[in-house]
Amino acid sequence: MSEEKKLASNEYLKIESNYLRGTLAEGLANTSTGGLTEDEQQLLKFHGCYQQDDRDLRANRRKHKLEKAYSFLIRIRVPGGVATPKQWIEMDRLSTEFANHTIKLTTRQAFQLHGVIKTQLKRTIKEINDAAMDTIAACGDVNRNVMCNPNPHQSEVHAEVLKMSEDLSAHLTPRTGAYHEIWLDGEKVVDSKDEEEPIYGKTYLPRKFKIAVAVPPSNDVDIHANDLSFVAIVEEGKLVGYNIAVGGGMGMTHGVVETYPRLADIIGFVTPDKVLDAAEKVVMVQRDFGDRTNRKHARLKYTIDDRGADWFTEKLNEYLGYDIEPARDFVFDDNGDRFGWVEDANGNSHFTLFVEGGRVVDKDGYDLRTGLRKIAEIHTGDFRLTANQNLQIANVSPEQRPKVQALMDEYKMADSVHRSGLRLNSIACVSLPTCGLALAEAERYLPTAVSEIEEVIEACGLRHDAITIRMTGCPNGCGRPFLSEIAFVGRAPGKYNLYLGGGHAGDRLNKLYREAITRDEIIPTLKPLIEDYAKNRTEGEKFGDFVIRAGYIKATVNGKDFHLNLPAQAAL
Ligand code: SRM
Ligand code: SF4
Repeated sequence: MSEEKKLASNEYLKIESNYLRGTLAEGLANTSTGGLTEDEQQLLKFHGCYQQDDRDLRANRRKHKLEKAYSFLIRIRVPGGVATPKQWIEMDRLSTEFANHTIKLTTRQAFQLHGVIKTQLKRTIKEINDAAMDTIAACGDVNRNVMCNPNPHQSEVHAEVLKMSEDLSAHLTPRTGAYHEIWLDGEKVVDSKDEEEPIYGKTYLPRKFKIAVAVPPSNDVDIHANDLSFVAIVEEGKLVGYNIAVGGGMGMTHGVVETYPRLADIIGFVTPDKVLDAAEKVVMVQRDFGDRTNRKHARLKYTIDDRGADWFTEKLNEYLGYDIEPARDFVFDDNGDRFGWVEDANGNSHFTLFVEGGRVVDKDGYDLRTGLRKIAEIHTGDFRLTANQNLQIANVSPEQRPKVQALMDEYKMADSVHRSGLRLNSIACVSLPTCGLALAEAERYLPTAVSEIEEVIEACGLRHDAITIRMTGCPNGCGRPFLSEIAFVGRAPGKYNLYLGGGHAGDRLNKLYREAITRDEIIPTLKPLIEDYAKNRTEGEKFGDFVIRAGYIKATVNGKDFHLNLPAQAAL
């Protein structure tokens, strides 16, 4: 990157923050406002929180000249998505006492609490830590929650892979004492010169950094949306190592062609003993070569596109001091979850439950939150958050299974897995009313949109066909929309860009099919394609593949690969 360019303002903030302290403690103590300063908000992210305001209330509060209805989102890291029943009960309690009575299961296997007010923030974070969970590095320019395929039924391999994800998470957690000082009343570091961030350094990373670990044939963690992924290679039932994938990512800005989603490159293979070293060095290469002048061009995907995947691999080898091996073969089948009961070789059972939009709430006669709390109170296994915002009640012993089943029946949870293949494969990001970046509804609207599309699907006899559908309120891509077969990406209130043709295994980006369509235009636009698919698909052909073969989406336009940011296909 050009040295003459001015660094992004966040870079100065990080340098001057004294390892992420800044004036956060003072800002939290200031009771004259429910919010924090802009700089404090930026630093707060490294501690796992975002300042937000209820957007449903904005206009009214403005009219009455009131400060925005500020509250905070707390993101709780759950490496590999595994939580104990005790931790679940604590999340449930904290969500009632301090948040908006819901628990949000995120697309990165973490918990979120929304609506925590400033004066309760410290106490909530302290109590989260008391439950042996934390929020440090859940957000900010550091490595985030490490994702891992949660299925424990291939017991040995999964146990090894999960352990590796937890080790990775611990290895890449910032070392700063600021978190303990600010939230847990830890002892103050007398001289911050004594402090060190051996991996990150004083300015941490140029931008957020994300890691996932996949166990083929499942790509449930969507490796192509991550800066770095490890794909487990299992030969003759044994884990022999991992392929390394780098440079995936989703976020883009409408109309700005320099920003785009990107699939990761698979650059090689390492044995399990080298994983931590490889991850650390990938992070360090990005630390040293990522663009610190422009935050919209600062993710690893742009470092790799600017310099090439071969350059990146060479640099990685140089940092490692040895060459990574050539990548090994693997196949992904899909990026969804497998619902219902699965039994493992040890006789334990695991139930994957569909949680619409990842929102655990008692609503409209479906008391999901209460039901899960009741299960947590008797459960002797664990809970596993999936990367698709669903929940696995895992490691249920044969003796416990009838009791868990009875509670699932009582609270109507077992029915959740009998929804259509479309709904079971849906993801919606949070969007309104809490997300400050939302341009249109997502979590609150996708269930209705799916119900309408389901009518067409049912009439065509496709109820049991798995079709991935994702909706986000803006193009930042929190629901990984660009990797689904059908995607709606918010443009403006009530308007969405429609993307089609993503790979069913999350291995091909979709393409823009129609721009800024209204809710009323969704069915007339999709219906003919779904009917055509039902009549003319070949054996086993997926919807995402069909729309390309049938010519609705072209692989190239005017001889060039179709760009996700160009005007809609139909307009060309
Ligand atoms: Fe995200 C920003 C929610 C997964 C890309 N994301 C946000 C913020 C914090 C908005 C903000 O900055 O003010 C959203 C908070 C909304 C709210 O009220 O909760 C938000 N992101 C989410 C979650 C909760 C969506 C969900 O419904 O589950 C997910 C939390 C994951 C976690 O536990 O850590 C979430 N975000 C993702 C993913 C998917 C993934 O990582 O697998 C992506 C796309 C992958 C990627 O990073 O490329 C994603 N979020 C973004 C971006 C765009 C980043 C970029 O490179 O351009 C932003 C905006 C930004 O960073 O400037 C963003
Ligand atoms: Fe907010 Fe956009 Fe992310 Fe949805 S995709 S949560 S609207 S930032």
